[in-house]
Amino acid sequence: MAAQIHEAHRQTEHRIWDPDAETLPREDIEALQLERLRELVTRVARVPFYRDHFAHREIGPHSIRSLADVRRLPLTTKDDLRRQHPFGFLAVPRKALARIHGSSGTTGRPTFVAYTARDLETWSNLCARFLVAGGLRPEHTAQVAFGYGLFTGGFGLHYGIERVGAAIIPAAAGNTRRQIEIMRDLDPEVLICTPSYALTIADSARELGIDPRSLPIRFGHFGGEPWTEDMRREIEDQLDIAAFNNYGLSEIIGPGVSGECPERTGMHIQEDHFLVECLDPETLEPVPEGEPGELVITTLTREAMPLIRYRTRDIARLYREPCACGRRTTRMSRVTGRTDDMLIIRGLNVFPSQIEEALLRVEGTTPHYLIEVSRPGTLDEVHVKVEIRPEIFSDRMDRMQTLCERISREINTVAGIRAHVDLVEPRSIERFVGKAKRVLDRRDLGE
Ligand code: DLL
Repeated sequence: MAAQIHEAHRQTEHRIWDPDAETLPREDIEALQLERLRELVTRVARVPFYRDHFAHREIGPHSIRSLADVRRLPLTTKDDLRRQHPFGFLAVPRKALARIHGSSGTTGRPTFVAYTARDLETWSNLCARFLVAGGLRPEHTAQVAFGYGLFTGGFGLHYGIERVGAAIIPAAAGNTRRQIEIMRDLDPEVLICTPSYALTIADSARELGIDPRSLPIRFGHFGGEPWTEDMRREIEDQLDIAAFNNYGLSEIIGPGVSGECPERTGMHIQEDHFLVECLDPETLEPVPEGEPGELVITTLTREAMPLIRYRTRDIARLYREPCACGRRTTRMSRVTGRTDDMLIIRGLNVFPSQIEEALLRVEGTTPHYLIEVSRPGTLDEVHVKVEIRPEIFSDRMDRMQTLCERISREINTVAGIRAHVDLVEPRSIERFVGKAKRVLDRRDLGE
């Protein structure tokens, strides 16, 4: 069913917001990137962090003869940003700022991100590009259920929708029952939020005795957190919509770094504004095309806070072959994990997304789960709590036991670890209005 909805959507909704920029031939994209990279090297020399680095190594625009020369430039990390808190990375006078956002701050002290009026203009256009790629039209109404505030999700998408000319319902995250009432009153065709919140909305509708498939939403743009292909199917089935993925991070701009077209074979990176490398996180050498690596992003046009080779910690793959939609930009796969949410279980690297993938392969499970890691003695133990569908939940111990074993086997196949699986009652795991928290690491690793 979900596949049919998507196919119908794909056939009717193929449009490009900025064809000149989005369908540039490969050579032209790269020529533009090179020109912008050279100009950037001149611009960031105003930032002490880069100026000092360049001075030591005699780096200047002359050092950049090809795009590969980006590797002569320094990497920038979140810690570098923290050390220069709040505005050591500004490349324009403070009075030139038009807006300040903040990173979500889930891992340590939050950092601020600054925008000039032109940065905001660029940002709206970049969001408009992926929104239109996924089917947004001026005649639509979109409900934005992202947080509005320092988080970039709400305002970023808001102005992107406005740029396209569609109507916006700035519902913001939370108050889920109200979200459903608003949908029923105002008939928005489009939902914008995190993928986990889309499922929370579906759940809440069922609790109210409303079939989530009867809600007016026809398609949604989801991002801000990792999700799997199986989770996409869940969202599409539960809400009877087509679901599109979009990616971004506040340090770089917010949402708008990349997003899916109707082909859904990866997210198109907006390469006229971002130069993306995919590196082995250990050796920092580029990985072969199509292999997973850490995305490292250079902002080619940001004015207020341009960053060179920012280590995103996000693991994904890059593909450069042309897409059937006509865009020639590099595409990125889903983010399969972060180098810093990677769990090391008895020496094995495990990403929460692998556990999700395993769970959703077993019929009767839901995408609501919690991974608990502990170390009672010297060895790590993993418990995965997973909600099962009400119709599957049963008093028959033997049935439940068989299901646990199947899930455990599946986790072993996908992630290579042995996990204890606890089936829990429907709705006993916390629901999220923003980014979901799926891991509870109780180990004291002494780091
Ligand atoms: O989450 C920006 C955003 C808002 C993107 C709304 C898309 C939609 P931060 O709070 O700085 O910014 O978090 C950025 O979230 O490094 C990824 O780890 C993760 N992330 C964002 N989008 C995706 C996605 C926003 N589509 C961090 N898939 C990033 C997987 C994602 N992870």
